Amino acid sequence: MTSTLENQSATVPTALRDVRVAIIGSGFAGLGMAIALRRRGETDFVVLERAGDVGGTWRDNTYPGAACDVQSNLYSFSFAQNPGWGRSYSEQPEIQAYLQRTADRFDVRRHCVFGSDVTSARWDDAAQRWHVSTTAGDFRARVLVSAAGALADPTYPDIPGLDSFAGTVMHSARWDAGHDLTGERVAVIGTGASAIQVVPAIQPVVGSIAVYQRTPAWVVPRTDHPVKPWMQKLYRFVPGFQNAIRACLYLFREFLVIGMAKNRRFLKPVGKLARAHLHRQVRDPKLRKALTPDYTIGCKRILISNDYFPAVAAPNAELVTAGIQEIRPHSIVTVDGVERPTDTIVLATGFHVTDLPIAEKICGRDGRSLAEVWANGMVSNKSAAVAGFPNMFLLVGPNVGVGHTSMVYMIESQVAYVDDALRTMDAEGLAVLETTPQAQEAWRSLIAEKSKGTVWLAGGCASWYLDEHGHNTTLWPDFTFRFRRLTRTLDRDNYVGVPAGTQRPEVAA
Ligand code: N01
Repeated sequence: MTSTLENQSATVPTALRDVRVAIIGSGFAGLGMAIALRRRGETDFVVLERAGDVGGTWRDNTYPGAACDVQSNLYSFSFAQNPGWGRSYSEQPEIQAYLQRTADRFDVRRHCVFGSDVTSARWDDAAQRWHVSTTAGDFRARVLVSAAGALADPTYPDIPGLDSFAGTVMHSARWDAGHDLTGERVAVIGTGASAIQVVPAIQPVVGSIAVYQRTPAWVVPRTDHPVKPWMQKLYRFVPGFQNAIRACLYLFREFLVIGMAKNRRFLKPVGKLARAHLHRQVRDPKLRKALTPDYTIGCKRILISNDYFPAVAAPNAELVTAGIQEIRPHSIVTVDGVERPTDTIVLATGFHVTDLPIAEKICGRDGRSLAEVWANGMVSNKSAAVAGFPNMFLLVGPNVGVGHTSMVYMIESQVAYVDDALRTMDAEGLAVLETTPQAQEAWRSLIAEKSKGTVWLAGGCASWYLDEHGHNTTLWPDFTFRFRRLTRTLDRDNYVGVPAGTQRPEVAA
């Protein structure tokens, strides 16, 4: 999806360019941050975007059937609601168009430097600036905000022979719209949120489809429907009406936290709903059994779909539960020795979430990268700042993910926190603001304490919510309004500030 406005971006620099704030990424988080700055009159900032348009994951995930599993009335900025949503759960093109319109409405596109892939960002302690190198030139920024996102870089599975495959291989997040699947023998690897959308979208046109399932997912009905014109009018003309709907959706979804994080008994009705859904949609007991998860609902993301099970049960579809042994130039072989001829492989295998690639590129005061500092797991203060990384803030970083509600709510909470940090720097005349290791440790302990006994840790599944050490470093393990309350303003006591014109004592010494 390319906007006609994409060429109106900030002039690509030829020399080092000084800016107050450099934001990495222009998805919901990067745009939200840019809009917050614009709304209070700040113009000295750039948004570094590696692609040619705004939108982030909603720009990149163009696979057939891509849609949001949170209602659009909630999955949108609170300050830029859209009375014109065409469906209750919008599809990717409508969300991407919303993000493009919102970028234009708040005039942030002029700050975007498209085609600027960040190759490194290094803190220069003497200059008290970030030196950011991109494929479109270098920048020096007082403050760096990484809004690169957690669903930005696809994961490619390490399956023997994948490189030798002679047909087409595409990741769900890098869809090749020019490739015609009509009549082909297609393999879909993975059964997560992306797979359950792409499988029913392509199953009617392909010759045959084999869905390679490692772990079945809990799936509940999707109450999607077109939004009637009279409803859109109510949204547009009745003050507060859309806000009221949004609030109801928000509260309803927060109830899920009780079951997921407080008392798993409250998940039982949701589990029953999912079982009944499977029972209703899949008649074949063998297939039904293969599609039934053996872990507590909520441990992995709860998926919503009305057409995934019927697609898997269709005559031209096969659910493959045997593990993949190897991929040959024209087939996939499973551990039971069966070889399935294959023309195209769709990798719906997810993203680098607990090992964010951007973390390898950002280096702090001692020269170590965030990835090195996070070798034992991602840590932060308030999910936004990391000790040793002055004047750097993270959006959609550690422990802000949510499995039950709108990520945009969390993003808005984070943007307010970072914006308060920037205003604090101005108010106090600070050149440097850096969080303390103690604050970071306190936040880590709080997360660990809140995560104890949650369905994500104790639900009996393996998921990308947990890192390789089994720690929850991705999800916020409580009600989202609590996150907002804890991050409403900058916790100034947890930061060391260096006034402009001075150096940190050990640097000056
Ligand atoms: O990725 P996933 P996704 N061999 O990581 C399997 C968001 N999203 O792209 O479960 C075989 O969830 C893996 O198996 P297992 C949403 O936040 C939102 O689907 O690990 N299989 C799993 O089935 C979501 O959570 C929407 O055993 C392999 C699948 O691949 C996030 O994106 C829509 C494998 C990966 O599932 C990611 O979802 C779409 C291997 N080597 C996505 N490696 C909305 O509607 C992995 N798998 C908002």
